[in-house]
Amino acid sequence: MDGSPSVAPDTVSTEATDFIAVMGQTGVGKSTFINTVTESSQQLEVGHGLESCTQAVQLSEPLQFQGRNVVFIDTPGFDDSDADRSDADILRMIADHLVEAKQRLAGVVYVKDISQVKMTGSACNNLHLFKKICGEDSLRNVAIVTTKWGRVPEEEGKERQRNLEINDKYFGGMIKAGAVPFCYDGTPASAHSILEHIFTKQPTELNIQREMVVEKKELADTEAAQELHKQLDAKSGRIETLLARLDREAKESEIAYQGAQAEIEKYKIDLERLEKEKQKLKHRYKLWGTAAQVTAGAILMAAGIPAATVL
Ligand SMILES: Nc1nc2c(ncn2[C@@H]2O[C@H](COP(=O)(O)OP(=O)(O)O)[C@@H](O)[C@H]2O)c(=O)[nH]1
Ligand SMILES: [Mg+2]
Repeated sequence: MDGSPSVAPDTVSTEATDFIAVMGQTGVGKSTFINTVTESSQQLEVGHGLESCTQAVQLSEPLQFQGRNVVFIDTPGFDDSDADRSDADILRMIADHLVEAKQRLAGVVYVKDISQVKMTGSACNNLHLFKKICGEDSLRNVAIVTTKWGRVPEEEGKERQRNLEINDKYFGGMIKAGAVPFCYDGTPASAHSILEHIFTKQPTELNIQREMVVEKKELADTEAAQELHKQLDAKSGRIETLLARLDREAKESEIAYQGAQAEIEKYKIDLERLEKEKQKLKHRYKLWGTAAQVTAGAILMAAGIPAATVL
């Protein structure tokens, strides 16, 4: 771990690969961005509804850029659109891929949809989680990319962008630590200018990679998992408060009782789901030698991807 590029003997190649991870909420345009920049015939699937269609971590076709072999890591967004795939599952998938690849990353693209009027609770949670996955030191390798400018009046978009950039809670703190914001107009040229910026930086290891590879922490003990646990606790707390209120109202009147039953049942199911998710997150398993490791390794090998910089 001296930070100097090295290549594992079984992956020696004259053509090293630079990885760029692309993260952000579901539907913000991560897969679209990758498809535009790679201009590949093998396009990643793009979502058409509210459901996330990037269910797993996917690797793009390699892109030849400034003499480099660039591969994008497309990640599923953290949010509640998929009842079968919890945020805990998604965090584990992302961690597995980042850790098993044992690769420093050339950079990370954090995608934000500028047409979203507000930073919703879900958007804030996603950003907090991203910051923990990434860590302070890797922020200088982060490009914050806002998409969907065509869907918002220009002045309004600019005002939103300004608010995001000056507010430390949103992008302000990240920018102070070296992240650079880009207003992406959807063209390959615009995407290429983002890549040009990323390649001015030395490759980096993300916080979660350092924690799991160097410090040998299990996922449950990483800052990202702890942040997710905190978010799940907060969600449970809010539901418990609502349930207590509905319960009180139901006890006070028969009409309220009838109306509240369906809602109470729904909240109870939500609470159970959150509890399961917390248990999943806490579940300890040795990453090394697991099916997840084999899968991540196999994907890299199948894609013919040699190591550029090994952690
Ligand atoms: N207008 C507009 N639509 C976009 C842009 N980027 C993505 N989309 C649309 O947003 C939806 C979700 O995109 P997708 O790439 O699947 O998002 P992901 O979940 O972050 O990978 C799709 O319908 C895209 O066509 C953009 O820059 N402008
Ligand atoms: Mg996608």
